[in-house]
Amino acid sequence: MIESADRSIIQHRQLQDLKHTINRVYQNVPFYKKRFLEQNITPQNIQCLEDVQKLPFTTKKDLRDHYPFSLFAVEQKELVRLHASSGTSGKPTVVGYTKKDIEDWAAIVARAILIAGGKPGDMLQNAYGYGLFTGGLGLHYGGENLGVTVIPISGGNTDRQIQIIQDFQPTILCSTPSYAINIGEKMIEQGMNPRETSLKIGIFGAEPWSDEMRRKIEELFQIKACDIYGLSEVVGPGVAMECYEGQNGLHIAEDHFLVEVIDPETLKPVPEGTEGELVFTSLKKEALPIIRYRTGDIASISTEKCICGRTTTRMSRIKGRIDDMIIIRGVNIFPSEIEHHLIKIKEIAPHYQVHLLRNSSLDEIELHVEINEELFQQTSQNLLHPMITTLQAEIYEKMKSNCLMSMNIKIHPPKELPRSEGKAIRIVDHRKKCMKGDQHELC
Ligand code: DLL
Repeated sequence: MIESADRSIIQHRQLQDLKHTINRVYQNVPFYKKRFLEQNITPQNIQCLEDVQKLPFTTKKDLRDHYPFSLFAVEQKELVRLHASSGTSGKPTVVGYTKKDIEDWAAIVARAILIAGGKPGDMLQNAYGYGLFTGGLGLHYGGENLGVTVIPISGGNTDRQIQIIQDFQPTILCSTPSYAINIGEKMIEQGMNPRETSLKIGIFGAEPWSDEMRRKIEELFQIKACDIYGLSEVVGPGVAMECYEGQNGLHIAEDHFLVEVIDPETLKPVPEGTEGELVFTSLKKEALPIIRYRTGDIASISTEKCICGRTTTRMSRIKGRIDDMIIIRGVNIFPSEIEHHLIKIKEIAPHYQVHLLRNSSLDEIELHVEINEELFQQTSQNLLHPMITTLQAEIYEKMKSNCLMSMNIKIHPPKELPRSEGKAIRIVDHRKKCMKGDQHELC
């Protein structure tokens, strides 16, 4: 089994596949040939894995500039599927798969479900969105490949999700972590106990989440929650998966992807254990091989053997995307770091949004949080205001001492912040419009 093989064996195979991939893109994708030649590189220059560092990076902009199909290495008639990422600005990025790519991806995701503790015979409720987003079909084909019974419910329609959990009795729930919380809360609202369902495992990802959020979800449903990572440009979900046994870093599918971590400023590699931007090179993909793709995601890697016995490189949880890093008066922070400290406060529900505002020429942060429903119900009206003032002060201090930032804390009544059915929106940037949000805060 490659996942527990000696690292020299893993690397030997990676080198063979890397050479093959570089040859293919050189011959079949004019963009890569031109880029390589600009740097005086031909496939013969790739003799060891470190030689990958001689190659130029590929970015989202490159994919957009070659919209829709110009980076593909096969003819359209060989494609059996297309996916695309939603373009928040400009054109989306389009990705394609040959029949073999789809088979490989299904095998990668099947293995990911196994890594998370799933097994043939399980029933998997797949609440990732189906469509151009890779989450739905990625988990779907992976589940079928493993031999689990897949419920292709897709994202949204929370009442239906709950009904299906009750009636079909699935053992695995797949969704974004924020949507899992949403489902759990709705169950409580409807008088059910999410801890008493048939669910045993959660495979959650597609957005940054903290260990504290994991604990909340595990407690909410009484399940084991594992982190799944991936991005459409590299393949979709399954690029890395956290194991059931260790829950300490995500095992990278190294037989398919070569990982590097670079300093996003200098673009130089950083040492193992140091945070930086993840860069992936695909090793087996046919339709859209991708060379040194800069993901924009911040994490570190470790090659230490895991307690589960796997020897594959593990990546830490994603701290956030470089684009989502908040920089205020010289201090940098990711929403996941705010989440890490915030979620520990028991009076607060696991929902938050960071609003960025501009007052004169100064940037300000408003942290919008929601009070815990139970506490809200139990507290009499005349005690509510003093309690909220104390809570505000507590959160302010926590953020100031741990995140080194002064934030305006806005506390909302329960269920007021937007709930997600897919990727949660954690940052709302008003700085361009310089407009305050019109939500109703308690304070
Ligand atoms: O989100 C693929 C996916 C589907 C992954 C289902 C996991 C589960 P994209 O829509 O292309 O693909 O978005 C990729 O989402 O670059 C990260 O910024 C973020 N992301 C994905 N997984 C995680 C995770 C899918 N586990 C982008 N933790 C990536 C943090 C994640 N961020």
